[in-house]
Amino acid sequence: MGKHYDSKDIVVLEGLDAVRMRPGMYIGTTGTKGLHHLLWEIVDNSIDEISNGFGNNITVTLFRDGSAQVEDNGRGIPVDIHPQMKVSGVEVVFTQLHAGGKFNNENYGYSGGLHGVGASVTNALSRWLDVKVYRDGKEYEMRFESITKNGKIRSGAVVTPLKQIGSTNRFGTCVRFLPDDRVFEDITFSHEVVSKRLRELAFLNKGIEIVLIDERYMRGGSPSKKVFKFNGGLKDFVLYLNNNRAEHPNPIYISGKSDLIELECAFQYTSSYTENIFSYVNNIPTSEGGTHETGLKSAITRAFNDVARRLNFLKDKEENPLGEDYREGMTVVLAIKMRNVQFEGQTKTKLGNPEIKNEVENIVYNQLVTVFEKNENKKVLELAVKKGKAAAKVREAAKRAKEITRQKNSIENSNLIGKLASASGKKSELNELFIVEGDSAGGSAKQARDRSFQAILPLRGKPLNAEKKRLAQVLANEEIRTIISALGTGIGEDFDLSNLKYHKVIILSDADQDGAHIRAILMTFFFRYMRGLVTNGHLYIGLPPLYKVQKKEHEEYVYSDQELPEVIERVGKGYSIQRYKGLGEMNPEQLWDTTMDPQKRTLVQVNVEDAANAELMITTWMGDDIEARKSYISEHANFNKKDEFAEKKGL
Ligand code: TSJ
Repeated sequence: MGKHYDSKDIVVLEGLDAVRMRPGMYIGTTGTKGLHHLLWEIVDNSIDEISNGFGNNITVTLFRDGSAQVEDNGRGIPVDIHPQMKVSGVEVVFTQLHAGGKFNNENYGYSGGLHGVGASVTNALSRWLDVKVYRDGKEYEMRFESITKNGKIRSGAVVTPLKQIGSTNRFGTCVRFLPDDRVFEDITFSHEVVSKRLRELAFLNKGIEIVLIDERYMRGGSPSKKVFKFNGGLKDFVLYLNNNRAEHPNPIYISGKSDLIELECAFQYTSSYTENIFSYVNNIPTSEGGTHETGLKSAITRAFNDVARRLNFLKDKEENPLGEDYREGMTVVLAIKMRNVQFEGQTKTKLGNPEIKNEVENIVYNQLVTVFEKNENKKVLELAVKKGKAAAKVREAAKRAKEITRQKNSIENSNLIGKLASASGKKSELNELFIVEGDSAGGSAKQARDRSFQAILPLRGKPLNAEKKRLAQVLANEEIRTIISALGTGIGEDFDLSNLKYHKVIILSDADQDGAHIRAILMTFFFRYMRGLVTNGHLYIGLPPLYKVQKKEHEEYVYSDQELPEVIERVGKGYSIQRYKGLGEMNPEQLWDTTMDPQKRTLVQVNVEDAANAELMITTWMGDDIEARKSYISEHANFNKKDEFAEKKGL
């Protein structure tokens, strides 16, 4: 086999080297998102194996040396020689681009349409990767490394060929790898990111036990361990999202399949007025929606109206509520599985396949009609109709109110704009609007700014929580209306990006809980009502310093708790520290130097995902359940903003 193997091997290595040359083509970025992608490529393989009925456990371990490990109790990657490739199945998986764990599509129902670049990409972008396979009484091992030869890096080269190293009676696969720090800006896996995604996967794949062990954190003498296992699947997911704010105890759950898709859906009403639809295709979140969501929405509207008429929840002379009316306060999770997925949209998170709309609509309609004819579910439909009717009324009233505001627009708006210190320059591409927490910080910012392109809008107190209130009430809020008038784009359906007067909209809030809250509220508002502003990258968060370390003339600003000891050491004996509790404690010059000067400041661009997360944060924060709120805050609220954001900057 010798010679043949060698030549083939070189071709293979060239493939992996191409990945290293252009990582972005395969994993999007070399920031934190790309780093985590390495892990998801591996995890996806285990999920596939288990969803096809082989095994029930996946254990992910994050080690102190920076490596990550994924272990499952499936059948174990085949070790026999692959008929076309002439090398072991294991070697194919880690050296062939696009091979993944998926040898052909008969093996796995819906594979291949997943993230899809395969485990070889993880190998190509790792320092080393070690795989163990447990199969048919034997334990096998194989090892890859990115080795330097004549000054060039060869990615993912075989350093230990596949060999049997012992006997075992178990089955499964275990892969451990160390991301290459020559590729990634930072190779630290985020506990939050990993934990959140594994929890999500456990919801989406009911009954699978997914364990996260994080050896970097100790809890009571042993490494932190989380076990995610949800026998209720999407039902449990909806309960989790609604976090005790549900209006009826049991989410409605439906499932079905056609030639093209398999579908599951669960929904439940909450006491809030927002619609929250979370959709997935082959376990991948589709945050921009798409044809499956369109089909779902039509089905809900039609089924609700049809059954409501039949049960006389809607009287003969009453009009049908609209879809948006029914969806107010509804949390929905839709998950479908299909082949040949086409993703579209700004972030490639929108399902484009046109044939899927009807497919989803038919299944959901039929299942909903069946579900609502059952006695135990009639109450939920009755509630839906009651809410739908109320929402329709408010919608009509808001429409009238809006028409009135439009008429007397100019006078009133000029009043509101009073608080805004606008920029003198007229080039909107260069102009920046700072939304600043508090009047005193607002005052400093007004003095500090470069008025030729920077505008300041001080916010007094907390602006209204956009999540909780209806559109009409949001619009009535003075601060929000000032923002809307200042930006010039209009909102909701009227939103028109081409009228945007400030191409950077920068939120400046304090580094404390209230500040985080204000930031989340504003992000939620923009996410809900001016999403185009977020998706086109116009929304930013400014980072004020947490400390000033000073010794005589020398002064240094510190933006995170982590940095503080380093700076202190560098400055040496005789220093003093000032802690900034709020923006208001800085004088105009300091505020300019640290936070506003385009040459020195750090801005974090907000993406749609951040904004959607802010919303979830608020849902939890503002809920009525005080215990849940407390535990959420202690678990998630990282007020050390530099860390949290520096991570995002890598995106
Ligand atoms: F691909 C990978 F290396 F990233 C990876 C694959 C990583 C991990 C942690 C697990 C797996 C994996 C692959 N788990 N289970 C499998 N299963 C197969 O590859 C497999 C096993 C048996 C058969 C068969 O036909 O007998 C077919 C396949 C595809």
